[in-house]
Amino acid sequence: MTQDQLKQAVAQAALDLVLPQLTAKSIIGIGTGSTANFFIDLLAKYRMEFDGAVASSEASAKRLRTYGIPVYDLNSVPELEFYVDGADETNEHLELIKGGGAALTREKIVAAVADTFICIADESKKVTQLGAFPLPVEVIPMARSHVARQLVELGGDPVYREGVVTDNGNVILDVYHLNISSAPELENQINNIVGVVTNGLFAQRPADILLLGTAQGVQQLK
Ligand code: ABF
Repeated sequence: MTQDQLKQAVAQAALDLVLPQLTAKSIIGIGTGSTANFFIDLLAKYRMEFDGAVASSEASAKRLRTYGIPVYDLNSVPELEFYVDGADETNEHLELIKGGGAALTREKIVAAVADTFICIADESKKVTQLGAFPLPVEVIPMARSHVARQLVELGGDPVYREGVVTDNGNVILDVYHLNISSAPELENQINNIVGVVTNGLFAQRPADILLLGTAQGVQQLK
């Protein structure tokens, strides 16, 4: 199977999980990236069976709207049953690195609100220890150099993602060579650096369910 076929298979598995639990009032949290896009494309066929969505990026909001799916501001939504999104890496504890698509802050906010965070990923994303994928950190522009120096103190090699401005008007540092032996601890340490908006470790609030696409089929991990 190709990587795209694996992504499509996990998107279908997420739909199979979510669909029976939707009501006409349901609002679904939707992530960003190519795997999330497969989910949006499949979900669109059932748009009469739920109310609408909250999106973790402008790009996903646009895609949802092209299918006629209403997109709500998170502030107007009291509850989200599900958040479905991809990841750049996952370990066996369902701790994640996200943010390769620069949408990490909104992704983390939507994940924080959702009752159930379903991560959908192909098997190339599963690792023993997080960190081969450089950790994205969203930073207030004027703090870029300060934050970079602090990240070096933590043992990382930060690289400015040139030409990228997040949906929130900030910049991204991609941090290479971090030793992520305790993801929850490092997530807090980096968030405590003044000028950091969010980092791409999802460990304080990991995924609740991981649907992993493998050549042998979709595995569900909890
Ligand atoms: C988002 O999209 C991210 O947090 C992650 O960076 C990326 C995964 O992309 P893809 O599904 O295209 O591999 O979920």
